[in-house]
Amino acid sequence: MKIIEAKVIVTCPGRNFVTLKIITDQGLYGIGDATLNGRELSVVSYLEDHVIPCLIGRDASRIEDIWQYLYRGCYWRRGPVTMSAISAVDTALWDIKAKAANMPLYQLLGGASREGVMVYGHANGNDIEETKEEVSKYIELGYKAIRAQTGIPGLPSTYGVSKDKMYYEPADGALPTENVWSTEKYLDHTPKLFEALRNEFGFEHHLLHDVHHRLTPIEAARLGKSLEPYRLFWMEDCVAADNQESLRRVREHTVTPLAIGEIFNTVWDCKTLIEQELIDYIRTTVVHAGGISHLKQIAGFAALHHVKMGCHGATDLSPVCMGASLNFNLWVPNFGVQEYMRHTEETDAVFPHAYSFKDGYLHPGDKPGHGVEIDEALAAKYPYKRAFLPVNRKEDGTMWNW
Ligand code: KDG
Ligand code: MG
Repeated sequence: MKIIEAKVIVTCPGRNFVTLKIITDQGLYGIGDATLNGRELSVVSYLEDHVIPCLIGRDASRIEDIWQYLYRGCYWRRGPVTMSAISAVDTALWDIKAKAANMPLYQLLGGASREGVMVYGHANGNDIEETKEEVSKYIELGYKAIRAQTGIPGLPSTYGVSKDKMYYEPADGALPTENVWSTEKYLDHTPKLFEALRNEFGFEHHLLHDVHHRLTPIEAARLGKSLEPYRLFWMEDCVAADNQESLRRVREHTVTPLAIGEIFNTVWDCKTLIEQELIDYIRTTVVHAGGISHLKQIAGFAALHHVKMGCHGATDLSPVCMGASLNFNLWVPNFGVQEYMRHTEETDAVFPHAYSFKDGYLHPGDKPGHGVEIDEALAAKYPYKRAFLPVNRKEDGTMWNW
């Protein structure tokens, strides 16, 4: 089965998405997500100029060989742009293989290990009262796991707090908007949120929280300790993990479970974290960490060290990524949870999909492949719009992690 054509589709139904479509001489095609929020066109160019010419004429069934060809063969291996492009090719090829086998992808991977994929939604509010109301809405919808974020008194805006509640878009400016950050204010306020949530709702639901890379190890250790009474499912991205060793200091001081990895691209970005059991959940995803093929490798390695999968699933990961991820997560033995920030109606219309939500779980559906399509005519009606993620400064103007 030869690849005869591959094309990149860029669309902006409210936000930008990059999708790769690979077409074979047998009429079968597959699609893969290649969206890299705020840097979309770099992946488009990488695919169009440097990957697609090398794909034409190759055997679409040789997924592993093509993965190795693109990874080892480019010499400049790793990095988010390269790996998003490789992920898109890999996802599209698994889609084709599952369609050729006339099976949903999870069957090809080894079959379902569970009845559904537990997901967490995003509850957020400008203050603790508003976040409480949002949490209660998620509980009513049947969610078993809920991420909670709240505005910090004295800060004009806070990561994870938005006006749209079921979905939100952090890439909000044609140039990066500037946010203001105070570690002191954040550390004082955040435990109060979880105290209020546990007082109101008890301990029946899983609660999660995203620090979004903003603390130093000793500050993160303090936060983890102060959250222990509220028994979080996880504390996410508590420090930037450019240095994987940083998590050791946090780990030494707290039993709050740690999750990290949404910006990691290969197993090498989390090797120490996993091998030395410094984390509990690894958040690498299909779209940014090498597709299904490489995620299998990360998950297998993580399983040896009691680390579970907790895949990233924000709105900037397209429904194509979500469909592939759900097939993966229905199968993967060491599953933890899947993030699920819903897409807008416009996005869902561009990407018709087989997955569905019920009682806190998503199921990928039973269509052959990963179960997600792209309506190209509709996609063409939404041209690319430049959008950046914000940047962050401390109150004295010092640049900090967003
Ligand atoms: O593009 C950046 C977002 O994907 C990220 O800010 C979302 O941290 C995030 C999360 O946990 O969903
Ligand atoms: Mg995050």
